Amino acid sequence: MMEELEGLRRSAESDLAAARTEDELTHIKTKYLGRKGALTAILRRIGSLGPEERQQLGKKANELKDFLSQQVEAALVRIRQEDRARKLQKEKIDCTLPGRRVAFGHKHPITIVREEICEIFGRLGFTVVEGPEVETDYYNFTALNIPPDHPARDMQDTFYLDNELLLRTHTSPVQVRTMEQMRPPLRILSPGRVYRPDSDVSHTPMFHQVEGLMVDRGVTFADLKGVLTYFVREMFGPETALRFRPSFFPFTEPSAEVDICCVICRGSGCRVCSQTGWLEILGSGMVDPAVFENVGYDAEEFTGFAFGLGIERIAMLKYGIGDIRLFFENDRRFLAQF
Ligand code: 2NM
Repeated sequence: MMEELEGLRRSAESDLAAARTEDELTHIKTKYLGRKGALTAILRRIGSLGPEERQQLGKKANELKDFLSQQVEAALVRIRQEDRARKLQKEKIDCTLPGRRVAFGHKHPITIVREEICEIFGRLGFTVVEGPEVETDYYNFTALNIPPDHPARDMQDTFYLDNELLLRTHTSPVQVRTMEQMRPPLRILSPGRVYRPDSDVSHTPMFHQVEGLMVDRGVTFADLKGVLTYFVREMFGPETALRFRPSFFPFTEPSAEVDICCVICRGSGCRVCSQTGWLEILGSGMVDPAVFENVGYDAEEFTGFAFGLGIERIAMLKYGIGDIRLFFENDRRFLAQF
């Protein structure tokens, strides 16, 4: 039985050395030390031996039992260390790798240009006012001296919500509302969304406008020219050639459109300027006395000028963009360039 114990010890030691997982170790512990284990069986047999042999073998068997218990504990520590080392190796992080860049957000090109326009006029004392996008027929047309049969009032040119309400086709109604509430002197700017049923490379059913209005005693066409010339030179550069060309609007008299020398061909004529060498960038004029009458201003006492421009058009010319629809497709490859 002494040899049996010795054999058991060698076999257990080699099993323990080969153990790689906690499951395998539990299995080995049961095999030798469990209730039905090999050493437990020997201990039971020792109980039925004579006193001398029992004492000798019993001591030896108990020593082996303690020894194996210790070896199992040691193997457990070893396996846990190995597991941890394996895991650390697998999850190793290369902290010298470059970090992942976070994509920064940025302003929409229309926002950039709107802010620039408002800043330029802001330096001349114009302050921003806003108003509703859903307007009444009165504020959008009637108050602005636009006659009942004017083509701008057609279903084809205006989004009507019902007989009374519509989506504003320009931001002029904001200026009418402001004049109703404030007495001159007035220098205001009204940026915002406007709506017209149009769609092609240069028209979208929603676009953005900035309109301006200055009213005081003694405001003249020379003031209009001075303010708009300053704007054009700030926006497109100090050398930009511009011209004031006679035009017509129901709400201004006289009226003028402002052209700048074509930014693409520099005036020699190209597809963008239809071979004229000039690009129309805004409409303007001296406010018609009929408009002042509608808001309760005395047209004998006050004069004023007004102007309106499309933000998309300015942005397209400034950035050389050929299709207005790009502003609203929200393709990041386009938007990320500004
Ligand atoms: C334009 C052109 C000319 C304009 C007129 C007014 C108001 F309310 F004062 F009468 N606001 N905006 C105006 C004048 C707008 O856009 C092309």
